[in-house]
Amino acid sequence: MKKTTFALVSSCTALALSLLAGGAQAQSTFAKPEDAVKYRQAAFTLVGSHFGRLAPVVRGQAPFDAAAVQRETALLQQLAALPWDGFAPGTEGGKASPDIWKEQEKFKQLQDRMRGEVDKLAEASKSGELEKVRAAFGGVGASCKACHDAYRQR
Ligand code: ASC
Repeated sequence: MKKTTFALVSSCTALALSLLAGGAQAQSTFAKPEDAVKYRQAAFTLVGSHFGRLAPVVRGQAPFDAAAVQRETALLQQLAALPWDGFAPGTEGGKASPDIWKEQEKFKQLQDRMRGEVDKLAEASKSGELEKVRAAFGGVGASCKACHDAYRQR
């Protein structure tokens, strides 16, 4: 086989394998793209609910129960891991911008930023100091907003 033909065959094989892998992943996890949309929306609903219930506490509108906040932020760390599998290949839809599937690296960076900020919030809540929780809460909110601004369609 000539060198150029070999290179062409190799890259076609690599492409076919990666398409198969992507297809297999989407197929094994979700039967239909709409199932992935529902899954990620459900995950974000839970994230929003558990993050949102901290808002009155950091605003001083509800009492600061340090132990309760610590349990809540530990749970948020688990929840923050969930939505991303729902953005499997070929599952464009819902309010998600199609750019997500074209800018996988940037989207992943925003996921990592959010998860990192949630980790900081969980750490801060272990201090038992409302001021630290408030600052870290702001960091999480900013990370939510950064991704919504870039990738959530209205
Ligand atoms: C929330 C929530 C969001 C974020 C975002 C932060 O509580 O439901 O989507 O914070 O508003 O800017």
